[in-house]
Amino acid sequence: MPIVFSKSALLEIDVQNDFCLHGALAITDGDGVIPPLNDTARSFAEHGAPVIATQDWHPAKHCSFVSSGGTWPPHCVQGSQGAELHPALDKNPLSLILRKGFRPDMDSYSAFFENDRKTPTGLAGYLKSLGRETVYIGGLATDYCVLYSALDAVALGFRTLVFADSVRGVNIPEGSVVKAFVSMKAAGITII
Ligand code: VGL
Ligand code: ZN
Repeated sequence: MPIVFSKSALLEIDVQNDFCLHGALAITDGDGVIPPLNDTARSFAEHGAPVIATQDWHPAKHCSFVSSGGTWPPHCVQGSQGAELHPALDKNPLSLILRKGFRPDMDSYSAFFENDRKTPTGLAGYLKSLGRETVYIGGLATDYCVLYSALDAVALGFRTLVFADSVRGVNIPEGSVVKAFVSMKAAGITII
């Protein structure tokens, strides 16, 4: 199906240094999402459609870090090089950069809600006020931030599509990438 640019938006989830090669929470071939996302983003921008990049944006003592009793190595610390969007990601097509996970005591996988599933990031309001009905998603990681963003998007009533060639997963625990695709399809999300 052709993309209806007047009703669509592109979400580029957490394409940050820490999730790419040599990063603190490096995802296998994380950098591989960048060329296809750049192509898609340029096309959206040429057609006047919004492109949103998200950043995982944690304070130095964040509850998701092992050092604070969480599960992840410290990553995407506010102001660090690891938290920056990858240098190869084209920033020119971006209409908005949205930061999440900035509260010390709450993690946020989804671009729409913090992990309490209630505290909004503001993204739904942004997309709705721009008349967007369809959301296209790529980025990192398939089994965490992409998964939760896509599930929230569809639950909020957006037609939701995920670019299979533009996502990569952590796959911790083993099998979580396959599981993520299964739950996205079951929720009515289209994998393209
Ligand atoms: C993510 C783990 C911890 C992600 C963020 O972007 O998928 N994963 N924080
Ligand atoms: Zn994080």
